[in-house]
Amino acid sequence: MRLRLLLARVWPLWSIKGLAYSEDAQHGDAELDSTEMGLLRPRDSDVRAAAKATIDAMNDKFYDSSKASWSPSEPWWLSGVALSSVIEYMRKTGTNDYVDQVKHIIQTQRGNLSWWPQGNGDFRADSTDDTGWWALAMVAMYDLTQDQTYLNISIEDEAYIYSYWTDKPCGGGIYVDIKKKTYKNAIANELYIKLAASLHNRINGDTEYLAKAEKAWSWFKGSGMINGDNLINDGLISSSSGACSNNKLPIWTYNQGVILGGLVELFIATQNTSYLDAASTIAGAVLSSPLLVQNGTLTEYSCGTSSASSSSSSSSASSSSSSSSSSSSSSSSAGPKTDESLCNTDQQIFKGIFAANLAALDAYAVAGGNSRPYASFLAQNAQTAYALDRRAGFVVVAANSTSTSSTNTTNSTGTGTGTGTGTGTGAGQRLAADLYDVGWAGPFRNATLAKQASVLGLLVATL
Ligand SMILES: *[C@@H]1O[C@H](CO)[C@@H](O)[C@H](O)[C@H]1NC(C)=O
Ligand SMILES: *[C@@H]1O[C@H](CO)[C@@H](O)[C@H](O)[C@H]1NC(C)=O
Ligand SMILES: *[C@@H]1O[C@H](CO)[C@@H](O)[C@H](O)[C@H]1NC(C)=O
Ligand SMILES: *[C@@H]1O[C@H](CO)[C@@H](O)[C@H](O)[C@H]1NC(C)=O
Ligand SMILES: *[C@@H]1O[C@H](CO)[C@@H](O)[C@H](O)[C@H]1NC(C)=O
Ligand SMILES: *[C@@H]1O[C@H](CO)[C@@H](O)[C@H](O)[C@H]1NC(C)=O
Ligand SMILES: *[C@@H]1O[C@H](CO)[C@@H](O)[C@H](O)[C@H]1NC(C)=O
Ligand SMILES: CC(=O)N[C@H]1CO[C@H](CO)[C@@H](O)[C@@H]1O
Repeated sequence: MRLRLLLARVWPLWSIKGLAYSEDAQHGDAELDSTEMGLLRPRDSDVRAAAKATIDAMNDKFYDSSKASWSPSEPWWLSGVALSSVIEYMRKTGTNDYVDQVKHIIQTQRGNLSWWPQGNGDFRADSTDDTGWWALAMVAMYDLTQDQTYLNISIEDEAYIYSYWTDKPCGGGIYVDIKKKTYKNAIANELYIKLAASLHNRINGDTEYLAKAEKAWSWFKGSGMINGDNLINDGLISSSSGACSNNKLPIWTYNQGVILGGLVELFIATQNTSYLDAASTIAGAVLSSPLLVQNGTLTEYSCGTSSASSSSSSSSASSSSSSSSSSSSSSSSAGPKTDESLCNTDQQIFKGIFAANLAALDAYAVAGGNSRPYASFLAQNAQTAYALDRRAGFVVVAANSTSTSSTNTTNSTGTGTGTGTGTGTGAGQRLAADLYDVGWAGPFRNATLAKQASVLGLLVATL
């Protein structure tokens, strides 16, 4: 049963269970939908409204405009990932809601980094993966605006990252940590492949970036990082002879994700379906893993099954650096129930990165004659997160306020009462302020930027 109320303009909601809010961007109208379980209707305006509510809450709770980043005390790369999702939201919905904020972030963050001035700005950081996240955000911004300024920044970043490629050890690959040059890992190389192939697809007549992307993928494929289960461990360990092998460090979801996006870009560049086949093999291995997908929900199982210690890589902002070294590799039997509340702030964002890149593959892959083979998985995860992992709430904005400075965030989950009046103009406007925790199957306890941006990645993936 659905109750539909068309209101004259975007109107606040009280996100009590069973009420989902949706907004018709075309007409500026809003509707309130009553559904049995507060479920989203995938691929329509409900998901768009849920994604927007997630961005608004992320801004309200975590954005520091004076520092031009979200949660400035947390790792810098997280804001780069969040930025990509906000840009993708605008591109997919054909809106410009956050473009001023995004430009402010880029303008500030591309400055000479106080903690790594050696890079001379434009996102050239002390680890190649950190540069990679921001460079991909610049590619997304180019796609949104067609402004060459942004592509030029990502071109500079590619050169910077590639300068940390060496043939020895390991027969190739990019170092993740610029200061120590000790660790060739999955994420730095996956980001590089995606970036180089993305540049090729956006630069007329390019041959250089395609050749480099193909070289990097060819190396990656044979490097040993992809294990016998077609899942990717954290990185490589080198012997004194210069030979390298899989270091058996955890199978993080984002390491199964970014490579999918890179292989899709390589397919777009070449129309060679071998890239889609390789991506589909990895994606299939994730979706059929009882550890990474528990009861249908993508799960960062390594957080909960290992004693957090280790600093095998030393990049402070590199997620891999803070990962544990518990060695168990994936097996076919389900382990103990994962406790994702043990995920550190880096690890909390990983699943959203996987989802975003799985969506990129979904747009091109065909499985068993069916297009969009991963859409139902993504939609199911979005439903789960929306229904079980969300703290519904709202922000009260004073009627005469032009900003959210006078906000008062509260929550009304399950009460059905709310606290605002919901009457017409003048009483103040209430905007959705949904927050999310780390485990997509819930429960909600508290939010962080990384948890929030992870779900944002998931919701934008289903748009
Ligand atoms: C960045 O800062 C460093 C150290 O202060 C300085 O040497 C360098 O010239 C600066 N680079 C730019 C592009 O401003
Ligand atoms: C981008 O870089 C090219 C080559 O360096 C330069 O000619 C062009 O002016 C740049 N465009 C912008 C908008 O910065
Ligand atoms: C497609 O790529 C694969 C592996 O990279 C290569 O072996 C094959 O020759 C390519 N096919 C074509 C038609 O170029
Ligand atoms: C599995 O997921 C379904 C919904 O998809 C839920 O109803 C059920 O409670 C879950 N089971 C467990 C054991 O979490
Ligand atoms: C709203 O207007 C009232 C009356 O002019 C004023 O007292 C109040 O400070 C205003 N609030 C904001 C947030 O601007
Ligand atoms: C927020 O709103 C609640 C309910 O109206 C009120 O009791 C509380 O004092 C407000 N908090 C702040 C910080 O304004
Ligand atoms: C958030 O919830 C987790 C899991 O219950 C808990 O360990 C952590 O201390 C909480 N953090 C805050 C800031 O409340
Ligand atoms: C997550 C959260 O903040 N939940 C709170 C929502 O409001 C109820 C009633 O005030 C509290 O009991 C919850 O702790």
